[in-house]
Amino acid sequence: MGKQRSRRSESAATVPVALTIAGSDSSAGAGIQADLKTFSALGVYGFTAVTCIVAEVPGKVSRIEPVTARMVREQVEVLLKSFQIEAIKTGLLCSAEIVCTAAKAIQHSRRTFGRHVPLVVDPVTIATSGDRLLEPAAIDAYKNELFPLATLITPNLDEAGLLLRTRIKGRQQMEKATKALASRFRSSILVKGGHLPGDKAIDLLFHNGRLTEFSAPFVRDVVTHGTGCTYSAAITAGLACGLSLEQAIKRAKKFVTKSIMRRLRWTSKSGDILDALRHSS
Ligand code: PXL
Repeated sequence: MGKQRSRRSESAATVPVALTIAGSDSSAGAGIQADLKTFSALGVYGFTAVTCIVAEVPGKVSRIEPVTARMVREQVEVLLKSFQIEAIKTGLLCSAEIVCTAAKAIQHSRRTFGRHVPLVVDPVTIATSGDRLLEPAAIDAYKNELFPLATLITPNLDEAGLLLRTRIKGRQQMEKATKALASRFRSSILVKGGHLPGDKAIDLLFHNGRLTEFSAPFVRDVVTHGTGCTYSAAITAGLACGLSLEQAIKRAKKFVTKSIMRRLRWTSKSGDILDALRHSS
């Protein structure tokens, strides 16, 4: 018994803890599942607050059901009350009510515990398949309630365009949009330019008055699903480990690119290709 106890305590370890507030993806490529795999691969223990359940396979969202706002609040509050959480990310929040609830719970914890835990907001609106994931009324809730609490906001080109009510086509417009979002929402902004033409996936960060480019080879012929979730989760993991924002993004970009390059592939029963990022080594 004594031996067993000492063996147990020898193997106990402490790692940083991060929280993701996001939706569940049944195909496990995006959402909470992608976040947990990413946290785990990067040496961070992940907690979850589930906001909605999405029945889907890559390429087709079949049904979305939100969890009650009360339940979202309870998940976030019990975790923030009990553990020292080093970083938080939000993914798919589904409705305006859930956006407001997540914002209130984070703000309440910051006030109560006097700690400014970094917050990465991935403003997920549309799936790679083109399916709408967020109710349109939630955009204003993001702008008014959640963005003011964010350390970093990570829109892709479509989401950045939606927030600015414009279309972003080239590199120059992307640069302008990144700066405009940073000034409008008083937060650091990372615009992900993966959908721009070219052989590089370029992202632009506006942080502390400076524009920084992050670039990686664009990996072709992959049916990507969950890259945005993986990227923002990897940034969150970096912040939880104490990296600076630039260091966290640099490492996260490498992690996503590697996960895409090493993808897994199946053929569906109807003959479609199903790709999944490989987060683990
Ligand atoms: O990739 C966006 C996304 C985020 N979160 C959940 C999703 C998806 C895409 O399908 O299902 C839960």
